[in-house]
Amino acid sequence: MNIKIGIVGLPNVGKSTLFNALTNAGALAANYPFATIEPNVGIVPVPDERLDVLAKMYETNKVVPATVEFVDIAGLVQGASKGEGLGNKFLAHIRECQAICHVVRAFKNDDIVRADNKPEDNILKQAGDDIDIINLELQLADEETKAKIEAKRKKDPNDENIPFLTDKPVIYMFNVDESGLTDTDLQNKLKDLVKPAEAIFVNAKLEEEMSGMNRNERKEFLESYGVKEDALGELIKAAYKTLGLQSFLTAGKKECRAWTIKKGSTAPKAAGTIHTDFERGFIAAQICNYDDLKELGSEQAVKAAGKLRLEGKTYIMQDGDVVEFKFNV
Ligand SMILES: Nc1nc2c(ncn2[C@@H]2O[C@H](COP(=O)(O)OP(=O)(O)O)[C@@H](O)[C@H]2O)c(=O)[nH]1
Ligand SMILES: [Mg+2]
Repeated sequence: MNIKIGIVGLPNVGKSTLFNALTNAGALAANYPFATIEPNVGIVPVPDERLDVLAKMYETNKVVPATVEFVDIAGLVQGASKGEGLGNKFLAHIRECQAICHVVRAFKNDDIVRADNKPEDNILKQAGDDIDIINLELQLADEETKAKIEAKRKKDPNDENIPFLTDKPVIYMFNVDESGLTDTDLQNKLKDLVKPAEAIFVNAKLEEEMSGMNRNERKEFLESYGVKEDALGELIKAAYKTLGLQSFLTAGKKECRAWTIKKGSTAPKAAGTIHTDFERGFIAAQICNYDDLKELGSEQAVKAAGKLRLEGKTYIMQDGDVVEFKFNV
């Protein structure tokens, strides 16, 4: 399952700074060849400490994390739907994404001009206004799409649906000052602006400063600002929650790997994310819980404890299931 998240927001809010920080953090998160496909597109591994534990247990060097694709989408400005800036070029990019990460400026720095050229005088109000501008552009773009669909339907009633931008789930990423990282009062007010959508708080500048650091250094650095998790971790957590996703794991001497599926997926559906043959020829899933495996130390020990299960076609997958599929092709 390939998850794609589009990063949007007004100019000078920190989109590109965050995009670089996210891809950088991803490069560190696992020994996985992360890729920048195009300057504005990056595939980032989903940090998952469970894979390291499994790799040790199964004595393999090959760890394959789940991945998320980020796209830094420029060009969404006031009036974009009427052709301002790059015009409607951003539309196609957003359509391909499952979720939108809407970056909102909530830091104060008069050297970096706001898109409206106004001084930074009221972070809360200006953040709200900025959000409205972007959301209005998305709505206007959808209005145009609607008109196009109606015109096409007149010719062919079965014409394919075009996804509406305003139907995409949005995660709001507030780019705050250092002080904003721990200012719960400000954070609650910003959350209120966008609820029930997920809101996360990051400082793009700090994230950027961590680009040369290893995992431990990053952790310490963030902790010194009262932050528990980096922007990548926060965004991926919010995206999994918003999109209703979870992961399951496969482990063996060949490789240890994480796979992303929709919550509520059955075992055959999960098998199908590995290979369509696995779904078609599904017989059973041998499953143990990651926490049991970690605690007991090996698959044999889990089996001896009676905690290795054989599940059938109707089994609903749980987060952290370590699975071996039995199939017949
Ligand atoms: N003070 C401060 N400056 C930032 C922050 N994030 C980005 N910037 C600066 O704002 C400018 C615009 O950032 P950029 O990422 O290019 O914005 P974009 O237009 O949204 O892609 C750059 O000079 C960044 O260094 C931040 O959190 N704090
Ligand atoms: Mg940019």
